[in-house]
Amino acid sequence: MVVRIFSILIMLAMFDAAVSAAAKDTNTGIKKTSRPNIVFIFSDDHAVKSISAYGGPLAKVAPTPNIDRIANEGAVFVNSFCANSICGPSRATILTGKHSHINGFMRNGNNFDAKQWTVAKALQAGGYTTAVIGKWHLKSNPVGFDYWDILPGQGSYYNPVFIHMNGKRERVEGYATDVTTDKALAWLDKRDRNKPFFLMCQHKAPHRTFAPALRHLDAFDDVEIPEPPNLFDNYANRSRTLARNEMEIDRHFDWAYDAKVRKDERGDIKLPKPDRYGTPEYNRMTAAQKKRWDAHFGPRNQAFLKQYASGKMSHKDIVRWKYRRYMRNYLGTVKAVDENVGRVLKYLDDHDLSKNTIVIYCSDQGFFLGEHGWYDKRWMFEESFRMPFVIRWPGVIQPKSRPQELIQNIDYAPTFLDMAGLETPKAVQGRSLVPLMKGQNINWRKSLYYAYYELGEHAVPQHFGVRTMQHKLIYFPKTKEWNLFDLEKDPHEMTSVHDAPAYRETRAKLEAEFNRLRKNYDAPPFR
Ligand code: SGN
Ligand code: CA
Repeated sequence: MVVRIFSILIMLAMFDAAVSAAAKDTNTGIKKTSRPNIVFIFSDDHAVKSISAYGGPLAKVAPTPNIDRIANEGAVFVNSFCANSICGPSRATILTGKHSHINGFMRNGNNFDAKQWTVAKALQAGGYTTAVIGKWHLKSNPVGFDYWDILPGQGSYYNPVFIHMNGKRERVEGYATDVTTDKALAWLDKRDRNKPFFLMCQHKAPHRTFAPALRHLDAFDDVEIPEPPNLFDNYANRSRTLARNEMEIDRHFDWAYDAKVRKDERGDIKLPKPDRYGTPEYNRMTAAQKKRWDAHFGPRNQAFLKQYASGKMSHKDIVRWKYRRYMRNYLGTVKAVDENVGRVLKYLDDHDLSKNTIVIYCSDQGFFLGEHGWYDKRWMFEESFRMPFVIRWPGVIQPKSRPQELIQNIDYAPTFLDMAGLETPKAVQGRSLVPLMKGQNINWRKSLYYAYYELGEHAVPQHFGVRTMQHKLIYFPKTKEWNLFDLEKDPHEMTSVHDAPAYRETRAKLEAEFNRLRKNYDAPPFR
């Protein structure tokens, strides 16, 4: 008898759950409960090499335990790429699921056409409550979000200004990565609990000028930072445009702005060029913040200046010193990003949200951490072309998965819609990653299209290309040059084999694939 009553109760409970799962939102007529929440934690210029879940030489030196937690409980997409390695265009592609030439945001400084379809609008119309907090960088105001609170333009690391959706600007004392997370968690507290949520929490870090939180200034003082094998690239055997770049640690890394050796610290010592930009982040700090900054950099800068003035540092020694200074600061900013990822995960745990919330960690593109002698991104070379994509989806993604497929940021919008049980419009160019997340054996793309349209910042020319699992073909219209890389034999992309007789067939195949993709994606002619 007791057993029967108990089983009837269970049946009733199941029936109740089924009814509520199927309950329709009165406004949209769309099923509402049981749909997963989506938290998209996004950073700016975060190279996969500096995420320990991706492995590599920095993993031991600078672990990212919280991003790794997402990876361990979910998946690392190991072959994830952007469509155009620059900030605004990557963000526009994520929102639209379309390549830059279709969504119209081809270069930084463009104005995002907010009238067009976006995944945020579709999720909002489909019954989600939506918010974006932090770096936006699309000029026009966010549309499709119930709530937004964004950094103007690039934003600042220290005591950042935020623009609220009511148009008001507010300067918040603190460190941007912490403040952005504070605001994201505050929104979660006050969100509409009748709806699943879509939250974009978007950090400025680790973008230039690589300014760490004060608590992390010393974090990498005692570790040996490994050097990339091509820190001293001579740019031979590839497009001649490489040698014209303006993003070298050697020739372009600014002494005050990037390397943090201020003019007023140098006494009579003259450092070589460049020294153009001053110290805008330092200038924003409060007196107390400056004191902590100076306590760290002051003695280290004096030691360096002394050594420099002694004349005993070779040219390479100086480049190596700048490289290490760069990496300590860059990794310092990553450390705060990782800690703040941990805060979001803890919030989800503490509020019983972890099970039904998908968490994604991602960044708008990669970054050069000394490879080819560079900082910055833009080039279709691996370090800047690769985009981290780490995801946890309890009950759907097998913990510790490492999907190998070639994915791209055009795929995110259809993925979010698929997660939410919503249709993707035909005009979207990407594909849902959900089948890959479920480990289904489906017919997947074998190549990716890349297009970079900027007009010369850091002296990187426009270029276009195709990447398969093993090869990469790049076309530079201005100089009419083609480069071809065999990524298996030459992972650091040091020698183009485009004109090597052994690659004749490969070259022809890649050229055909490049043209097929351009046609398929409706790409405009080169100019
Ligand atoms: C700024 C940086 C550049 C960087 C671009 C694009 N200079 O202009 O070094 O390449 O942003 O970055 S800075 O003096 O402002 O730091 S992006 O992430 O916005 O695309
Ligand atoms: Ca960026």
